[in-house]
Amino acid sequence: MFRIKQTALFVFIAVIAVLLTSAADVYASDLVVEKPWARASIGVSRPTAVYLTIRNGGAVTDVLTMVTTPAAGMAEVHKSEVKDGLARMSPAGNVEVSAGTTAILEPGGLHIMLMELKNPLKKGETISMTLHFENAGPVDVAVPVYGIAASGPKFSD
Ligand SMILES: [Cu+2]
Repeated sequence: MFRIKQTALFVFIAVIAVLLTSAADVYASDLVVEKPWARASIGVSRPTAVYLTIRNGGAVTDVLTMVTTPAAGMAEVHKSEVKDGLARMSPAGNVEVSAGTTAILEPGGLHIMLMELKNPLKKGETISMTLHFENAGPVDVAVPVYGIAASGPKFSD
């Protein structure tokens, strides 16, 4: 009898411990950064872009607040849109990724603009980049560089 009660108590404590851990943190493991790629650059005088998707499998909204990379003096999330028949882009500010949703950065839409390139980005290289999230903190991503005419990982040239 005593043994059964002890087991029940142990299970109860274990359940409480699991509830406490899942309520506390581990946001980083809830975010998955997928399919990152950069477009090769034309020298260093013109900017280029990085594309990727951010999947939030957690229960809490997270926000991409900043992007840093040793490859560029400045990295900023931009939004492309066509206005009056002209393609233009502007800083998109923070990117909110609600629980259970995926933010897609792709050609023609959101992208991470790399400005003030330190070196030309060449096809076949990999650059490192850090995405800074409000909850998950800094997330390091290795970004492969595809050709100048690439449209994504599936169609890399
Ligand atoms: Cu841009």
